[in-house]
Amino acid sequence: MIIGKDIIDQYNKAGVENFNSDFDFLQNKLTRSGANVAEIVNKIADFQVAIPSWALGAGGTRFGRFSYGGEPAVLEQKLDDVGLLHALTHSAGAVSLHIPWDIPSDVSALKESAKSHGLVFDAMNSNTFQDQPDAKKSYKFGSLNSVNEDSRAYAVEHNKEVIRIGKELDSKSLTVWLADGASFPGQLNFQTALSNTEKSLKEIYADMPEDWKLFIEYKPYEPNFYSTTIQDWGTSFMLANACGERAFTLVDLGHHLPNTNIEQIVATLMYKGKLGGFHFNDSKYGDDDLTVGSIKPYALFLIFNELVYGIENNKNNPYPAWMIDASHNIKDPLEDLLQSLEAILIAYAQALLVDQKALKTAQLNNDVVAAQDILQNAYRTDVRPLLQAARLQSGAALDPIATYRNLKVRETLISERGWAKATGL
Ligand SMILES: [Mn+2]
Repeated sequence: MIIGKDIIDQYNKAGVENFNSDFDFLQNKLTRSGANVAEIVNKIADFQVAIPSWALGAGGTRFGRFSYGGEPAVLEQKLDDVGLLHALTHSAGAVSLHIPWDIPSDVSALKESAKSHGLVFDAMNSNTFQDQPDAKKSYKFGSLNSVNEDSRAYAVEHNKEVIRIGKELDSKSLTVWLADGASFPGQLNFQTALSNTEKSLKEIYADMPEDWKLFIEYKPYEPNFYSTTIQDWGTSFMLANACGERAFTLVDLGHHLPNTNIEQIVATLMYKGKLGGFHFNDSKYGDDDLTVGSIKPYALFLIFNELVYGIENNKNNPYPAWMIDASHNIKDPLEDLLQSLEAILIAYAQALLVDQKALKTAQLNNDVVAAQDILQNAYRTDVRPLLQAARLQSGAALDPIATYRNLKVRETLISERGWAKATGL
């Protein structure tokens, strides 16, 4: 299924009058306070978030999985789904593949398909957290950290294969997330595990083309419940530094213990020029993989405030790679992703409204009340008309979810694909 621009224009007509009135009101208000509304709208329109191939079908928990009709069964269909999201929002212009789930059978056809949807291939993801049916070595007791040299070498070789496939697709980065760790005290020697991981990452880094970046993700626990070898941003930062200047830390919102000050981690990494990528999701207790902005929208705004500040002030930090990393157990995965994209852009737009100059003055004067007001004035602004303006000027839908439902996208996908189970879940 393809949603053409003319169909979207047709649906937009019904909402344009209300939009104009909402936008005029907000534009007047923001202009009065000194904001450059056109510039903000352009920034929102330019913001692109990668969709990972594994978020397009229903996920599951360790207790079970409930299939969703019309899920993409093959890689080509996954690209089509991201194409639908991009047509509706014009903010999902990239796809992130996971190997071996997404090994392309016909590279040039896949690139052609991506091009027709206006998509690029974002970071490639390796998978050494499970054994594939044809696996020659096991990752049961670790991969890049393994004390078993054969397993460690096998995991390094897998990452090299992911780079090879990524090169063919014109991807420019590799994300490594490791499940490596221990479930029980004494199971592994912390220092040996870390040293093996560093050695493996250096081998992978050396294999990357000159214009590629390596993103090292971290996570405190799960699937191992006693220790994870790359458990926090400090460990990732240390390993990135050991690899070289094209290695960076990747922050995944869900990979923190409750109440961690993630915005401060973002600020610290950007100050050091080492924030490479960002994975969006939301959570209440742990790595819950819930819809972005569904639980802690203010924390998301505070994080974006640091991202916007860092993009403006830390020229030593590359522009971060953005990706949604979530899993959908009960919602329509595409509707969930539309909600996530909206939440990301709302937080970004609110952060763009922060009066950085006034905030700096308040900080220099230790005016704590004014500092809080400046942040909360931005956060409490309903910025949704700005997002609509950005979508309208890009030819996307004024109301993506309503358009998705009016067009009966899910019903169409079910009639086209049936109840096939998505791969890689
Ligand atoms: Mn992640």
